[in-house]
Amino acid sequence: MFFQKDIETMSRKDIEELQLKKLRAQVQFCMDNVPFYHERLTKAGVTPDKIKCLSDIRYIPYTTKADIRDHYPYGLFAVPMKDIVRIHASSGTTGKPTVVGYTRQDLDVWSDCVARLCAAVGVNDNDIAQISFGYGLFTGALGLHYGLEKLGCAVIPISSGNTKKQAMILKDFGTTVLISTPSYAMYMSEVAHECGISNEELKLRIGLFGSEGCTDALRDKIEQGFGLFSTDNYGMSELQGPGVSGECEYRCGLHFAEDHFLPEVIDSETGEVLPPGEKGELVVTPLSRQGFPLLRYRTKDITRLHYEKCRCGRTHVRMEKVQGRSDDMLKIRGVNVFPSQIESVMANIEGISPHYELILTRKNYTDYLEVRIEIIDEHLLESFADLERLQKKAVDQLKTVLGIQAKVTLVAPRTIQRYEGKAKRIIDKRQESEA
Ligand code: DLL
Repeated sequence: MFFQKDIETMSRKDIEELQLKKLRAQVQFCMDNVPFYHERLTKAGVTPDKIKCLSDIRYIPYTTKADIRDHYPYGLFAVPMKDIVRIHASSGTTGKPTVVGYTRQDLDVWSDCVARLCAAVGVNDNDIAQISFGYGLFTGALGLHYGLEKLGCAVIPISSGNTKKQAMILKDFGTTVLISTPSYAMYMSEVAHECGISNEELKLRIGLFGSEGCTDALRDKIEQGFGLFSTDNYGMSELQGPGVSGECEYRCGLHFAEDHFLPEVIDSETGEVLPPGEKGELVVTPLSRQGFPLLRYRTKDITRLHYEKCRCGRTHVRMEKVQGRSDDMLKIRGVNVFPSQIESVMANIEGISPHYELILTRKNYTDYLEVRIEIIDEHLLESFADLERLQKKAVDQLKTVLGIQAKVTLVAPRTIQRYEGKAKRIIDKRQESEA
């Protein structure tokens, strides 16, 4: 199903023409309204005339999170505050949050983008959508909220937390679409079953999961746990929030809203733009933003772009599921590993649950990894031999598939923390262990 079929199925030529026109306008808009960009672009000798084709975007310098932080809170806004109608901010683990302002038109574009990805998996005006993202400065809840309302869904703005109540509402309100992080969906299904709610009593049919990575293996477990079909959607506060890209029912990549966002993939070390299909850091230029425009924003998320038309009829470029963030990459005795790869390996070992944490330490400039993971059946704890066999299997698989030697610690069921929002599975003790 489409929300804006004519746009979502435009020919590549038309998309590129539109993007070029909007990119030039956006460069001018930034020049005229954001002193930071005026200075940056002038210094780089970039004017809209210099952008003659899309690849001329390479003349524009990248924008980084540090640039945003340096202009905290409103220094990069391009319109007067009277035209800003909403402010969000990313939580940011260190320092000040990243503040994002939206005009009325920005909100309208945002809800269109979200409505598209919801329609792409078959959500429609008969659906009852439970939004279990936290409402607040985080963009997830309100982003999905307005997109789903635009589609005509009945929205339940329950927010995150109080998981037993979530389970009760799922059942009593006949929720058909669940919106949350994949890790919260996983937790919620555990709690629902503990409360004696069976899948047959639920009307859930679709999960719209995003805001954090989720391997296919974990997705299968969530889908079995709840008896639903789910898609992945991607976004970030700096770029608007959710709605930047999302999967259709074929789940072969997340379609970018290419009329509003221009993606590139670069080598994060050299800054060089990579050809289609190559893996690297995603860089995005929003093409329609008024409140908080950005040019070539470095997301740090690692992915690939595929330009072939999708079976669903959409022509907009597909990005592969985010593999991790460039700053999440672990280097373990010379091998580059993303936490998502460890999750994939573990998810394929029978008897091990999807709940895990990764503990990183450093000794003599070398990173050490411990994977703490729950077993499913607690009776296993009574048999040292069985436990040891399972542990050895996990260590061997990590070694074979990823080429890393990690310590694996199996722990009892329900001993690893559960999350109501984005899971925090990496415990990084490298700084303290080296000190
Ligand atoms: O997480 C926006 C969002 C909300 C997207 C709800 C989808 C659904 P931030 O809090 O600013 O914004 O976090 C952005 O989260 O750079 C990625 O590293 C990660 N991320 C977001 N979506 C995905 C996803 C929202 N589908 C950061 N897969 C991004 C993997 C994701 N990582």
